[in-house]
Amino acid sequence: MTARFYVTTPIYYVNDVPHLGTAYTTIAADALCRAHQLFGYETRFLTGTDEHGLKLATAAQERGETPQTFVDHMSAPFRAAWSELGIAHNDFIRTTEERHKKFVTTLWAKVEERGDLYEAAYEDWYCVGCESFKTEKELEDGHCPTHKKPVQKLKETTFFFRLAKYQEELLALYTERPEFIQPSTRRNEVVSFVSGGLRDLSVSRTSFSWGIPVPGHDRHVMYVWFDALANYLSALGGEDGELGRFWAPNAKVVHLVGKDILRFHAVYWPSFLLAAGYSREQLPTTIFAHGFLTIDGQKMSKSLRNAVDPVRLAREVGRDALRWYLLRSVAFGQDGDFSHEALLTRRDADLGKNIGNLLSRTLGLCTKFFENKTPAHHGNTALEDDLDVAATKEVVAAEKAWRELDPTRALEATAALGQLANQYVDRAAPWATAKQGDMPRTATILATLLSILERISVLMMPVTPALAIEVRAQLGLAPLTPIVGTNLWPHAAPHRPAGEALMPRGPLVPVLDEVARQALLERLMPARTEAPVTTEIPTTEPAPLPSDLPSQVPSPSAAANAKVVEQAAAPITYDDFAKIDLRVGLVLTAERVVKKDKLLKLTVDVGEDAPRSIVAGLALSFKPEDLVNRRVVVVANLVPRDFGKGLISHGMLLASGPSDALKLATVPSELAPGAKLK
Ligand code: ME8
Repeated sequence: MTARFYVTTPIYYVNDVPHLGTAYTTIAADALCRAHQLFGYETRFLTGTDEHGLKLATAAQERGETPQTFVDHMSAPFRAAWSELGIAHNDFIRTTEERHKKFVTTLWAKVEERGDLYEAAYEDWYCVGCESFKTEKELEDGHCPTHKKPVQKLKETTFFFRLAKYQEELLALYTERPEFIQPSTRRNEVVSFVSGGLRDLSVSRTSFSWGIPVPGHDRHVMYVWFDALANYLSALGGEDGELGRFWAPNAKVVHLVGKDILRFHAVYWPSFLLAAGYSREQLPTTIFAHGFLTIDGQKMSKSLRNAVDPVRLAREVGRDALRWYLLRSVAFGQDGDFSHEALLTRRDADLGKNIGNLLSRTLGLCTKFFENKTPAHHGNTALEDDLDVAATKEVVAAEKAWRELDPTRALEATAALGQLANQYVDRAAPWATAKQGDMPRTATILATLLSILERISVLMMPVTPALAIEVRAQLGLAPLTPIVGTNLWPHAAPHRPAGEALMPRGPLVPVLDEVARQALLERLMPARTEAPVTTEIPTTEPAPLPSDLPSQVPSPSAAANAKVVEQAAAPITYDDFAKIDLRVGLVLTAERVVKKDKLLKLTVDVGEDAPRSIVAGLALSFKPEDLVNRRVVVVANLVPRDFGKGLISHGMLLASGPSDALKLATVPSELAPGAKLK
């Protein structure tokens, strides 16, 4: 039987614009879906917008629009944002669509027919922000604890759903199927809530009309959560459509939600389904509640949320980099903090340096020694045997993590694979074997690295699909297309035949130097602190093209523009200048020098057969890892300088500034190591 995977996000309220929180859930669902595709699952991914209820009716009224015009206007930016963030959903449902209304009406009728709805007078507190009733106990000074706004007293005759009746069955479900609510800490919260007793739930309203009419009782509209939760089924096309194939038990059904709405999904939703006649096996497989993001340590207030626009961020720092950071840096299931600095640091460390450098180093050496073609593998040594074992462990760990809905762990394993390969290059030292003339050994090392990079390209696919394609393109490989029924996860690492073309074309993710990084942060940060509380409604007009946005090239800051007056040196002739051999260098490794606080020992590729060892007084300004893969300007014909204890420097780097804040002279990445500066 074909394994099927159906993943959903919450359908988002359209009184807000897409923000980092909703982007986070949607990106995670997208990644889970893509991973399951690689494992051979037939997948379906649903997202959409929640468009009924008092909250939206009020928002529309405030804008002087009809509710329908308002929600039409407000739903569109969600589709646009998800497309910018690389979200590949199969369906986008809106609760105002006919297909949805039709399904919910049938669902209601089923529940009513089975006797779980009754009419009764009702009086209780209601928070419009939550679209939920509150008990006296839950209130803080008459205010909703979540929205900090006063609650309203609602007094109506409404339909009630017999929720209390399902208490025992729900508890049995949680015990019998521990995977139903994840992570387990959240499960315990729900168990204790349900164990405390359930009250029947008011599920219709007569005080406003913006909702799906209760069949046979047109004065009532359905409670927005009864309406909204049903989207997961209505989008499958009702009983005649995908319902059978993509619903439990024929599919692994995962509802991904934030912890704020777990109770609705883990208590109300299964109860509604059971009441409508679905069996326990026909309940979703898992409700996974992830944690909440803060921004720079602050709660995501509306102004902050709007300030950190995920679409703008994706354009500025790269869509895949944003996706990678969100899933790698915030332990999935726990609360976490978003920070611009951490985003750039993570991007540079994992994608720029770890994986990106591995790719450019490997391809650079293949270009240099094997005419840009895949070299032949001549057999493993113990180094390769060890690497294979360790690498396979990470590949297996990543698959297990994806299957267990843990993207953070999966990305940890993906990054670990890169680190293993980087350590291997340093140990195997292909530049040294080449210098010794041992080309078969050099070929084996590079072939091994190419096979690890191919594995990495597959592991990257769920979260960084565009970068994965780019890695593969540079390796001379076509994009990998998932095949239903076939697990394409790279458990084995076969070596490619020798002589296949490689296509290096520059850094995977350029690592920013300090000036560019600060300039980018300055561009991103003002919005963080001075965000206006926007009351503007986003339009459905096309988003500005990247060329309309500030360019990626940092504008020189005021400090950088200020002139520094230094004593001019005595004039020299052109011939004097021509004696200086200035070359582009690529820093391959950097390390501290024991007992020399100011010095770093670098190996720098200056286009010769072997990299040079250069000792530089940069340790007060740079961490060694910040220098790796940087292009620098090297004075290549200085007489070697002896620092003692065998430490000899074969060149000098050009830099400027005080010794604890030096800035390196840099050159564009298109210039190859060894290129002369004149
Ligand atoms: O609740 N951190 O819609 P909603 C992480 N329409 N995720 C966050 C977040 C944050 N700070 N803020 C929001 C609704 N989210 C209902 C859902 S489903 C049948 C109906 C994400 O627009 C998270 O997924 O208020 C949260 O559960 C969801 O947005 C709430 O979206």
